Amino acid sequence: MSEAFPDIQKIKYEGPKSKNPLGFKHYNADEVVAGKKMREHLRFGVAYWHTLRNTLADPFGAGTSQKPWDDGSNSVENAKKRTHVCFEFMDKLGVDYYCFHDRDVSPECATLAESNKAFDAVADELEKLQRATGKKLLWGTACLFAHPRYNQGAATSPSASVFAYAAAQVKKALEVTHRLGGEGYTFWGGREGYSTLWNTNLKREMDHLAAFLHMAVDYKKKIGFTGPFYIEPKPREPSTHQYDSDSAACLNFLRQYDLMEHFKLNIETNHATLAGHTMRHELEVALAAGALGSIDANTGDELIGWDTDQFPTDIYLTTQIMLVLLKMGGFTTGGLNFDAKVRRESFEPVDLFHAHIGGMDAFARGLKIASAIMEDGRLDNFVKQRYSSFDSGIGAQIEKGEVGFAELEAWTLKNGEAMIGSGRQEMLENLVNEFI
Ligand code: XUL
Ligand code: CO
Repeated sequence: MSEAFPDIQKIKYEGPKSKNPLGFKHYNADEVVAGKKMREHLRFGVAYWHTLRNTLADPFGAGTSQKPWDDGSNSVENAKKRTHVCFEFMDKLGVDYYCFHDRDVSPECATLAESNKAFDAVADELEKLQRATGKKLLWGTACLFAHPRYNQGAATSPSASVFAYAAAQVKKALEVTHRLGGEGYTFWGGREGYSTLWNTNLKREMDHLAAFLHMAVDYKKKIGFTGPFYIEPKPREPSTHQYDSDSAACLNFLRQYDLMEHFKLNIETNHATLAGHTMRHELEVALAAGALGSIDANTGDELIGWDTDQFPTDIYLTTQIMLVLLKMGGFTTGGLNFDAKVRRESFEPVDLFHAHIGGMDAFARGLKIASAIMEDGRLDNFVKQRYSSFDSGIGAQIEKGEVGFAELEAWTLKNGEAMIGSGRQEMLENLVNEFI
């Protein structure tokens, strides 16, 4: 097969002084930062649905994206051709992972049996390419939101036959993910929510979603898939309200339905901001519950209120993400999947490279800055010091559960007015800026 990007060579690290738009200024895959190679910290992934499939259509106009290798058909041949484009792209970019939905890599056909057959044929090709290149599947997932049958949800559809279809689809997607050595499997509940409560039995829908996920856990055990399941929170879009609205709601759902040990969270920046949170908030909430699994790396637009899925270029954002990841001790099965698309105006194939290079460089800088902040230690020491009244005396007794209200009343009557130091927010913001 001829190359899809014949004019583009492998992207190399050229250092911060380079003026070459097709060179890395900061991402140097094998450079060691904080005890590990950059590629091991960052574990970048290419999102098949955006990079290979997104036409860049929006609600006001047709797609603009130029994909000269794609004949636009729904054929298995075309689907197979795309797999080669994906692997050429990953190779030239130096990215080790990719992620897909079943229907991104292979077509939805007239029957489930035909769709499964097409999926197997494309998976054969993916397996060959993975073997030949050493590239890996970060996670797989099933698209349970695009086909019209899912217009009122999949696992939360009021129709039992839709629930059954979705289950069959996830069964197959799990089998293929397992076969391709996928390191995890993601559930994003695109339409698992409601458009109006006037027609919705919320309790029943949530019970159904939990039953569906329990079935997935049973099946995962049955086929011997050991990777984690991820839930990807998002508050709305396309539904008015999605049940997995943010980290806290997902964690509560998982605990309520006894699913906590089988799931981690896949946190996406644009979803966090749609939920009215910062990305860092969502990551910290997941981490505090021991449930931070993976990241969909992108960003939204401050002025547009929807999921614009832009490539992340903000060094403040990537620094904060990398601080949380370093605190966690790094990814195990997860990674930084670029769930991001180029702008509709950036329609040439080379724009896909510019976009990924920018995201990778932004995260490389975030990693170096976060590592320097941690090595410096002042920020960490300040936070430790801020809580030091709990390290000994009455604070240590509180943390150990040795005292109750009566003891604390007696202690306060004896010790008088409480003491608290300044939070020093501005000083700490200045400190962080020393490194950026
Ligand atoms: C949609 C979204 C999805 C998931 C996978 O907003 O983020 O692409 O990442 O289904
Ligand atoms: Co996503």
